[in-house]
Amino acid sequence: MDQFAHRRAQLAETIGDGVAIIPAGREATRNDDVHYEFRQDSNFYFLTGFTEPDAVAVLHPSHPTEPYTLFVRPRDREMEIWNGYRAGTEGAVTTFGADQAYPINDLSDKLKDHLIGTETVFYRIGGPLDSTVLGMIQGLEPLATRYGKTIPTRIVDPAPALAELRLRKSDAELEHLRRACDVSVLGHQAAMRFATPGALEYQVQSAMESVFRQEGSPRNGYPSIVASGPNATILHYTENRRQIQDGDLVLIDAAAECGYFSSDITRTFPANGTFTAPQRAVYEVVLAAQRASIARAAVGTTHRDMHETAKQVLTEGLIDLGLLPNGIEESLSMHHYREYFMHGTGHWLGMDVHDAGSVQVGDDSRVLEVGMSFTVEPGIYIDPDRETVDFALVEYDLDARYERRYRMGRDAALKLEAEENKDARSITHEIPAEFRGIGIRIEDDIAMTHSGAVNLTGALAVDPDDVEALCQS
Ligand SMILES: [Mn+2]
Repeated sequence: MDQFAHRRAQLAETIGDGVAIIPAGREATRNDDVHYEFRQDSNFYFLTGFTEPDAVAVLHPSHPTEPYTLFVRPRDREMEIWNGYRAGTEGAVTTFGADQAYPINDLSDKLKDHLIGTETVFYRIGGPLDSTVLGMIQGLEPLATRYGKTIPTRIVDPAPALAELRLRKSDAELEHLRRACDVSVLGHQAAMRFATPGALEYQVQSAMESVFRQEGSPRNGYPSIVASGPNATILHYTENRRQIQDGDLVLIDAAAECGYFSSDITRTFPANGTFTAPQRAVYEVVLAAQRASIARAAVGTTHRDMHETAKQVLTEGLIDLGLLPNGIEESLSMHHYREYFMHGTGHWLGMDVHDAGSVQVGDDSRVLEVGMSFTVEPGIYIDPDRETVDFALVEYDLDARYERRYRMGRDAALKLEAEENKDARSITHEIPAEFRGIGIRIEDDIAMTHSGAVNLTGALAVDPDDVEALCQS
């Protein structure tokens, strides 16, 4: 059984006697008949290994002859001359292991046969097939009301079950991830050697990505962030058009994808090869937080533990640097550190850079298990333009605030937060000028293996002396 068949068999336990309808990704038009680069939807690829758009997988484990059906674009000589090879219905069966395959245009007719007699349909609402699937179920109603047949009465989102499967990587899957990490490390090393004052950010990007490609990665795991100077304080900066100046730090958050698994690495380094004293001071704080958090990674540790550790060490460092007005307890309970560290410490990593899987299970933070892989990426971002910051002296529960944002909508929740802070005292704190505009993030990829937590990107220089040596080489 190949890995895709194995995954379908795993999902079949959830599907039971129901039917799962899993659509492929769709091409997005850039203009006229030109599309953006297509990359298959991860859930679809996870179950099928099929990389073409305009396809649907129907999983019906209890069906006697068609437990696995693929609907695909049919072979078409003219279309293939213009746009490339298609596996067609023949390939769907012989190469991709479908029990039956039909042209995608037959979906409406053939899917009906699977739905009649089925109570539960696993389908993610909000996908491209909403009107097809929901319309079809509606159209079947007379079969139930007049003829007493069973038709679907329940639609269940298959994504949470798929996420649980994707969260725990097999050895083979971790091997893909490991390769993506190795290739990404080589690309970052090339970028650190190449970058120099005067270069444009996208030229550094090109030096890095050409190594990704040469080392066997067909595409990036996500758009590369090459952020110099104050751009490093923008978390998801992807313009990459600035000319790097002498004295700048360069923050690169970029990684290769191999075998449909993505790495995710961030390094921050001095463009001219030498950290200034303030840059190094901030860097040491981020690095200490990252190392402390990574040291906690073990089976049984929770996702929250990882963040709490990074947060604690980072906040102590911010206080030592004179960036916060209070001591450790107030800085944490009033979340003042969030002026500089406003994101989480990490996320799951796998087929998608922000991979499937919840970080919370009921009321508890997710406990790390063998097979899980994730990033550890604390950062400090100091606004280039703010000379002073008003820190509100209000203790609050950050999780509760964020939950409220999702419940109420962001605008209404922000209004309420402002209302709650209205009467609070605040401290105006001056930000030392030498720190303004410094943005530093350090990110590595950790895999939980049978022999413990492994840093898959640990080969890339991270100690400030090693970073300088690499930049100067
Ligand atoms: Mn990341």
